[in-house]
Amino acid sequence: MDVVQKIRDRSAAVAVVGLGYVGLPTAAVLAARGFRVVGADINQAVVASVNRGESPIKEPGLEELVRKAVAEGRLRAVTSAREATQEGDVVIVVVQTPIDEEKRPDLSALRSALEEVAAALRRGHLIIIESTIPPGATRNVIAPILESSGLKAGEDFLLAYSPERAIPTRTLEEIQSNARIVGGLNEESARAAAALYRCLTSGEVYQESVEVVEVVKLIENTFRDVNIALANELALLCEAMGVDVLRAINLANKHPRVNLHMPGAGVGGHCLPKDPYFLINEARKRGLKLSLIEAARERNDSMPLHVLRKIEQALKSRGKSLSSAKVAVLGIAYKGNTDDTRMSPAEPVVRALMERGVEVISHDPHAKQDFGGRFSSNLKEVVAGADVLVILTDHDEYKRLSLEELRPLLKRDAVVIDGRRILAREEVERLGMDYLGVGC
Ligand code: SAJ
Repeated sequence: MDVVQKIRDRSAAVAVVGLGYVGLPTAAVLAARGFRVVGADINQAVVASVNRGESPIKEPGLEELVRKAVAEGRLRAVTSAREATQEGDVVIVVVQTPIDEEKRPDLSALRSALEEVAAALRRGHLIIIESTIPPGATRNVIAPILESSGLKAGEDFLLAYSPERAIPTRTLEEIQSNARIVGGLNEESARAAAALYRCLTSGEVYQESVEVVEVVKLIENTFRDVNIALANELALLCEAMGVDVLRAINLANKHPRVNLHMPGAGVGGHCLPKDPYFLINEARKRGLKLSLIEAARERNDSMPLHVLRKIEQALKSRGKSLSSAKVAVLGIAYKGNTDDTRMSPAEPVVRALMERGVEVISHDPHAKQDFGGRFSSNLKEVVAGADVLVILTDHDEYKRLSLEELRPLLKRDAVVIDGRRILAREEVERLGMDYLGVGC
C-alpha cells in the first residue's frame, strides 16, 4: 500500500524527530488524529517526561493532549531517531537550526538527525522537513545526506519541506488551523506531504516547489522582524519628541492599508532574531546586500540597550550610583505567556546591569533563569527595596499587576520602566512613581 493511502486511512505510523516547541505539539496532535506516533529526542529528560505522559514544555493544552495520547498508547518517545524512523512510514524532522557566531546557518543538529534517519531509510518512506532552513538546503544539503543510504530522493523515497507556522502560546490552535505550504522535491513528494497536512489542519494546504517554499518561510519571519523594527525606530523618534508612539500607531492603524507592529524592549525567541540572517547570508553569497533587512536586525537588537540606557538615566537623574542601585526585572521569557527564554531581550539587559555593578533580581511567572543575576519567583521579594522596576515581557500576569500592593515595597522615589507598554501610565503616576515607557 502506498504512503498516501496509509495516511488517508490512518494506518501510517509517524516518526517525529525533535520533541521541542513544535515537534511535541505536532506529535501530540497527530496522535489525537488517530496516527500511531513515535517521537525521538536526544534529550533523555524530554523522552522520559513524554513517556510519563507529561509535557516538558509549557504550552496551553499540550500537557492534556500528551497525557491522553500516551495513555491510549498512540504516542511514545525514544532517544534514537534511527529507531523512530524504523517504525515510521512518515518521518517529520523538526530540530533547531540556529546561527553560528558569524551569523551563518548552523545546520549541525539537522545534519546529525538526518544521518540517523538515513541509517534506517527504506523504500516508500516519506520524509518531511519542518525545521527552518536556508534557501536551497532541501536539494543541496538534506537530499544528499539521506541519499547516503543508497536510495534516491523523489524515486525510492519521497522528500518534502513544510515549514512549521505556529506561534508559541497558540501552537496547538495554529497547527490545526493555519494554512500550510508544502514544497516537494518532486510532484509526488509534495502530494504525499500535503495528504498528511490535510489530516492535521483545517486550513488550506498549498503545494509549490521546494525552492519557493524555502523562501516563503524566511519571508514570513523577515516581514515580522522588519515591521517590528519600523515600530521600534518610530518609538525612538517619538520618545525624543515627547510624543506617545502608541497613540500614534493606534490611529495610524485605523488606515485600511496600514498595520504597524508593537515597539518594545527587543525581539527574542528562536526564529525572528535568526531567520532573516538566512536570507542575508544567501544574498551575500550572491554579491547582494540586503540593507533594509540588516538594518532591521540591528535596530531590534539595539532595543535591550535602549532600555538599559533608560534605567541608567533614571538612576542618574535621581543622583544614584549604579553600584548602589537595585533593579527589579519583571520578565525573563522572550515573550508573553511562554516559559521559553531563548535569545530573550532580558539576557543582555540583566548581564549589562550586572557588569555595571547593579544589584539585579529578576522574576518570571513561567520561566526560571537568572542570566547571571539573582532570580526569585516571589514577586514581593523581587521588588522589595528596588529603585527601578523594569518590565521586559508582556505576560498576562504583569498586565494584571497590582501596583497598589507593590508600591509600599519599592523605594520612595522608584521609577517604573515599561518595556512592553502594558501598564497604565496614570496609575503608576497616581501612586507617586515616574513612568518611562519605550516610545513615550
Ligand atoms: N515582538 C515585538 N513586537 C511585536 C511582535 C513581537 O516586539 O509587534 C517581539 C516579541 O516580544 C518577541 C519577538 O518579537 O520577543 C518574537 O515574537 P513573535 O510572537 O513575533 O514570534 P515567534 O518567534 O514567537 O514566532 C514566529 C511567528 N512568525 C510570524 O508570526 C511571522 C510564528 O508564526 C513562526 O512559526 C515562528 O516565528 C517560527 O517558528 O518561525
